[in-house]
Amino acid sequence: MEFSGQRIVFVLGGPGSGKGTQCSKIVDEFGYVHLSAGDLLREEVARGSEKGQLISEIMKDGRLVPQEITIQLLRDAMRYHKDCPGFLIDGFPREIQQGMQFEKEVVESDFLLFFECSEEVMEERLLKRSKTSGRADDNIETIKKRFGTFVEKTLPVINYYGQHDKVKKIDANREVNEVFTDVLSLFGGLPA
Ligand code: UP5
Ligand code: MG
Repeated sequence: MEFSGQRIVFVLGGPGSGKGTQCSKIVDEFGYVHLSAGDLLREEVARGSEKGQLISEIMKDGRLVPQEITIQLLRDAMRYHKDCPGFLIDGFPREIQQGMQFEKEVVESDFLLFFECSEEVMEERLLKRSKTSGRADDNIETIKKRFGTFVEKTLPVINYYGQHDKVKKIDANREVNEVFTDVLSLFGGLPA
């Protein structure tokens, strides 16, 4: 297998739950490679291609980009990092079918890290970030749509992997370092 020996972690949680924040701290501590599906899509938008146009419209509406696009971006990015101990696949899979296809085509995941956070807390964080982020989806209208898509499409992913005993859940309502304390003990305790 192309990525054998490298740990594959799906990182999920609602919009603003802190996936990106915690992933960069894991990178600093454990040398994993962090691949945010959302960041990869935003890079594609920034390239200004025709595909980018389509992606941009979908993201502004808080919907999901066709999985062929996301899976290809992730696979291409992973190929640059043959030597890292593992990958944090942040914000993917957004629906069950995406996870099944990725695991069939690319590599099986080891577990899913779920940052559980209330909508109230997430909304507050995103509105604060909207003042500086420049992200086209950080406005209250799109934020509500992102929450809707998360509940409808992505929570079932977490339930699905939960049924296979692959979900590790962390309370993400707390401040960054408190959340990271739990992340540290989780990653520190993983088998070599
Ligand atoms: N912050 C973070 N942690 C905090 C804490 N503990 N206490 C206080 N503040 C905290 O954090 C968000 C903000 O909160 C930041 O300002 C941070 O400082 C602060 P961040 O770490 O960025 O949270 P994250 O969960 O990464 O939020 P993000 O907005 O990135 O989540 P989304 O899931 O909404 O965004 P993503 O980029 O993954 O996807 C965007 C869109 O792309 C989707 O809506 C969808 O349209 C599309 N998409 C797909 O179609 N398919 C995919 O596979 C992936 C994305
Ligand atoms: Mg993010």
